[in-house]
Amino acid sequence: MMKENFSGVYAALLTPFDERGRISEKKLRGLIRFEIGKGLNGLYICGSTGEGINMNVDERKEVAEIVTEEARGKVKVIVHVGGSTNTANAMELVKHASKLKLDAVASIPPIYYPFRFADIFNYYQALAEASDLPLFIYYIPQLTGGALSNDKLVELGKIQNIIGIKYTAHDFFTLQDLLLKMDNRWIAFSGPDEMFLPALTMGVVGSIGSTQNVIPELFLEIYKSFHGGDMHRAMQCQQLVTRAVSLLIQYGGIAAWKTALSFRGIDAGLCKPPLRIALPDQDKATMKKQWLKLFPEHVK
Ligand code: MN9
Repeated sequence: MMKENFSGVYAALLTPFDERGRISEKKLRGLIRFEIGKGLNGLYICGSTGEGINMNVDERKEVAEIVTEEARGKVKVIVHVGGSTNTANAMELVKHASKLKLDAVASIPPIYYPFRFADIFNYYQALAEASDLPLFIYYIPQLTGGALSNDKLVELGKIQNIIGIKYTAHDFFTLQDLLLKMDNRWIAFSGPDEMFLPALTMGVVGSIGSTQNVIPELFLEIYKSFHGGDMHRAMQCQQLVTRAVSLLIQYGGIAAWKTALSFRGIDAGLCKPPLRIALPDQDKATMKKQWLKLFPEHVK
């Protein structure tokens, strides 16, 4: 499997919905074009940010089909298939991604029930057997109820199709320890946007996250400056990203990221209930003032 081809900056693509909670195809296409136009290396669809866990299987397929039309062959596309309640649903989504000839699939471990490691192993094994696509583990212990230890992750490394991990945690010793234990057989993406630069120093090949939807330029600049040896520039850009994340989490929820995109002239639609569908108008107005101070140049 060609691990090297996956490096770079990916947006965990937002999914625009309308007032009735339906996917807004037009807004989704507009968003994808914006992201590709900014030079991102890839899209990670139906993840946490993309509300994959908040959609049914048919809706998730619809997103994958629209993304295929707009993005396949232009940028890498990784489809997250987890959180879809059972193994059969997740396998169906893997097969669908394979039929669409997308680049890879990813999944959180099974959630809600207290699973034994053997159950988790069988789950990933089933996903691996459902297609020839490379498979990533989406590691986000704060949302999936506890972390798999590095020893367990190394066990999962026995599954052939698994080529890496999207590491959404802040413990860099654990991240590097895992990569070393995997002896370069896995690649890792950094999940926390606010820690992309330090994650690069610990060996990640790129980043996947929500703020990449909004200010892709800064993430690309961090990546380029780091690899070009301009650490000062990389640190400056990371500080701006951190300021953005800090503002976004102050308003909270995926709706805040959609609101920030609206400041750039991109309509990323609403969120889907039970998530809060939008920020109150008052919050939008105050957030806009703060955003414009931070990013006078990233308005359009
Ligand atoms: O993994 C995202 N994490 C979640 C990616 O959605 C939980 C990140 O992009 C965060 O949204 C971001 C802000 O904390 O780092």
